[in-house]
Amino acid sequence: MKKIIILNGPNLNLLGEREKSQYGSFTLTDVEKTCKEFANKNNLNIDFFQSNIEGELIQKIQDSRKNKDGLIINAGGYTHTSVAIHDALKILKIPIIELHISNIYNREEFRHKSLISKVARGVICGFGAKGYVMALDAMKNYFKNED
Ligand code: CA2
Repeated sequence: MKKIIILNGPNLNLLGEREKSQYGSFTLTDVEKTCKEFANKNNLNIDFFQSNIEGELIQKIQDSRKNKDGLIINAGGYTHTSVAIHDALKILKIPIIELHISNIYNREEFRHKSLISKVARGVICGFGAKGYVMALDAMKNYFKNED
């Protein structure tokens, strides 16, 4: 069974509480549940993790070198600023999908730049919470074509 880690960066623990017009009314726990349902139906093993701490995200990225087959990351605000997360991802040989709930390209200028896109196989953004399942589906297809 293929193992995928889904990483969520700072402030995503507040989903559903504020800025509902931008990010929707679902909570991160709702998203996790939907991802687990998809994973169960599609024979995938998922590890869902959120942290507001850059170093904790980097540790998970480093650990996934040895024990994961794919990585999906919504790095939140770190997307636009973190050279350290970029560097940690660059070391990985497994496929990486960058994910955003909102369309970062129709928002403020400072969100248009991502330090993650360069090391990602693909990017999904602007499709709300559905983007998480879209990313899992993309990962599933990647594994299928790899066999
Ligand atoms: O659209 C996305 O998924 C983002 O990665 C979300 C980040 C933002 O900095 C990126 O530019 C785009 C922010 C997540 C903040 O989430 C909140 C949720 C509820 C209330 C406040 C913030």
